[in-house]
Amino acid sequence: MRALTDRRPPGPFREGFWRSPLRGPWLTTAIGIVLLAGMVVTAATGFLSHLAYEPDLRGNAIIPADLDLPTPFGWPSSPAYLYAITQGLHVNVGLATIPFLLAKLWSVIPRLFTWPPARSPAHAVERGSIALLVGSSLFELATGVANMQLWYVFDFNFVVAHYYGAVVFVASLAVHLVVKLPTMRRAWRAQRGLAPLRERLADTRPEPPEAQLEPGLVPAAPAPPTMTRRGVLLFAGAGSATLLAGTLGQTVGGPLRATALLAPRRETGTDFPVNKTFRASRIDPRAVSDAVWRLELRGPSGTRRLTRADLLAMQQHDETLPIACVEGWTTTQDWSGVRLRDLAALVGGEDADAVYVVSLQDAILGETSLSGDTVREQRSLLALRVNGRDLPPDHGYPARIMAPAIPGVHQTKWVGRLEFRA
Ligand SMILES: Nc1nc2c(c(=O)[nH]1)N[C@H]1C(S)=C(S)[C@@H](COP(=O)(O)O)O[C@H]1N2
Ligand SMILES: [Mo]
Repeated sequence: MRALTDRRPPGPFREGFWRSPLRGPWLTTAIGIVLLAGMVVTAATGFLSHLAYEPDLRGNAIIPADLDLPTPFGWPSSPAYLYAITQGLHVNVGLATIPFLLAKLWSVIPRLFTWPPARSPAHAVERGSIALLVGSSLFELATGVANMQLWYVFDFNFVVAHYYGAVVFVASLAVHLVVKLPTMRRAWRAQRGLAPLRERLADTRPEPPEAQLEPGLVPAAPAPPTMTRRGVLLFAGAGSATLLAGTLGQTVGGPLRATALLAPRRETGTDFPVNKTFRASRIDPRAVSDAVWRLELRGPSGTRRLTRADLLAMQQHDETLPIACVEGWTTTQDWSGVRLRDLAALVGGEDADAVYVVSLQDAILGETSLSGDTVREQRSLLALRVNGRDLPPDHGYPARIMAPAIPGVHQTKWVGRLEFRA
């Protein structure tokens, strides 16, 4: 151990390399509190999103059911904007935490170069837990941003990986908080709470050595300050505000969408965003022609096959409903079509626990399930028209699911079969 201590490598491992007079437990605590608030909102809404997938239902299960946490309540089918709100918070607040995470990592960077790397087995465990925390938070933010940008660079399934990353993140964050809470409280008291935020540049001093609860943070040889601690927080805040300004518009939707300069564009000549175009679905155009296409209904009392004309002859209902994509955008349109519960009634499925929705598309998204509550909810439609016209092919012609409060990924397009199951 002694020999290792003596052979401290040069550069960032040397005392005196890190010289910012702003670094210290108070600054890390202040950044950490803002970051924690954002991460709590992001994590909570992320787990809500998982719940909204109705993970107990086959086809929605993103992780094996026996590994999944028990869900204390089912996802409600109202208000219609429920998922737009929870997922809008998840994506936007998550994005806004990025500058604060970077600021926090900057504030503790000298500790990355601790020498010797581990003083004791306990110290090694502590550093390992920090590695999990930093690794999982960077992983969650990087995969989240890539997903928002529709940039599927990774080979793994995003939803599964992002979910497991979140479990590691929450667990290591809980450990970190328990370990650091005493330090945070002492640093906060020693600096009289928010007092350092009022300091001018001329009065900005390093935190006193007696507050040096975390060795290596307060520099041994501080340089003169070039900005205030308030400036550090405002700088991170300005970064968050810039990210939000470039993204929030796509979550709100409508005319504000034009302000979302950082959001990916995927309008394809229809008047609202398209997730996957008809071409990309690789469905044979003949399969969706009125001459060939039939909606198959399966339920406890049997099977029925309906043409689009049969569906149009049923009672039509108009609903203004949002598509709230998991990737962060929302668009609200005027849909019309037949109620899911009217279709359920045709095959004795009024009391179904779930409906399995099978698309003509041969893909993972081709099969999803919706809860019994969503079947019985009167605003849940099998939509045939949007904004007074037949559905465009890109939006699901001949028929698509359009139901309130559910994630956009369940608004299945090019529906071929509905199975009502007890
Ligand atoms: N069959 C099928 N349905 C689908 C999809 C798909 O890829 N295939 N994408 C889903 C997703 S993720 C979203 S957000 C909405 C988007 O609907 P839109 O393309 O009409 O805007 O459709 C959903 N329905
Ligand atoms: Mo989506």
